[in-house]
Amino acid sequence: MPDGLPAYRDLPRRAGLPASWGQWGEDGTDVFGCLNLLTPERVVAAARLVQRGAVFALNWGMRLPDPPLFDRQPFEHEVTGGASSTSHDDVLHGWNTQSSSQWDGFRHIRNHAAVADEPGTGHYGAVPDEEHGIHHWAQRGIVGRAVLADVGRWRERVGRPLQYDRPDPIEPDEIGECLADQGTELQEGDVLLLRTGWVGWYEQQPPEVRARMAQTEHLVSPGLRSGEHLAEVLWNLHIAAIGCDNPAVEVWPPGVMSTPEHEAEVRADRRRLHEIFTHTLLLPMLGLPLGEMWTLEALGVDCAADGRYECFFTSAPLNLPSGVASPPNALAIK
Ligand code: UVW
Repeated sequence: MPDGLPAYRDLPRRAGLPASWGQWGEDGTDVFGCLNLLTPERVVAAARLVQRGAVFALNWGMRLPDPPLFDRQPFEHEVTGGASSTSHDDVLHGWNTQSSSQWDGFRHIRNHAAVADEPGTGHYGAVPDEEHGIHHWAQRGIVGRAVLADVGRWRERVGRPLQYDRPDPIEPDEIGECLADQGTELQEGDVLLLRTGWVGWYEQQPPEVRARMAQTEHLVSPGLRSGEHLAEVLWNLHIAAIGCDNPAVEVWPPGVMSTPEHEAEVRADRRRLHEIFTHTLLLPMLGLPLGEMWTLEALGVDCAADGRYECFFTSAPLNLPSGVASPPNALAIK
């Protein structure tokens, strides 16, 4: 691991954009991106954070949201064997690994400026599409210190509650304000858990509201304000990954803060998509794993009660060869 990561503005540029490709030293590799920061020393230090044995499982129910968002289809669950059979198996038909809590892996998003610059690439580190895969993360395991930034609770306390039925932007710099208010410090190599409260709100919604949200053209949600400043702020935290409880980490729709003219220009040239959709910087250029729709409700309650926002964190993604994404199968332990 190299000593000290560069600041965003000092990163080498690829296709004109700051990129952390090849930043991980001799033992590191671009299939892990920022997960390279989860060193054995950090794992040992994080394990010492376990004090009460309180365990918080961060996967939401596999059938939530119901119906799934972003035009993903619900899966069918077949239980094999009859009522009198000695054994049953599960068979999932048509299951999309991103229909509920998920890690977005490095196959999920490519950057078209990088594709144009170096044909055949576009995924993180210029690693060919099919050489990435969630199996790399599964075989490594994701373990370290996690810190909860409970932005939803903080916004409510300071009198600016998040609006869950609107594309309500959280300014990237509010992450630091929230952490300071909690008295919490992030360290290099942490997993940042960012709670908006969206999952708790969604669970209270009637079927007709859920059905409308499943139509992508009607989906709106609070989230981090999209744009290059978001990439800069998240990179400069030098975190290993971010796990959020909203649909897309970013506010949705991500282009909603642009003028219609700007959005139209960007949509006409996919090389500029990063100007409105920060996924295209965070995954392919910076190698930052993104977690979406994790349930952080119980963890948020516990952290608010004891004032400790740090925990031991483990995540064991699916060992799916060449997989694009996975449920996080994450635990936060205090
Ligand atoms: C979006 O940002 C569209 O969400 P996902 O990462 O689930 O595709």
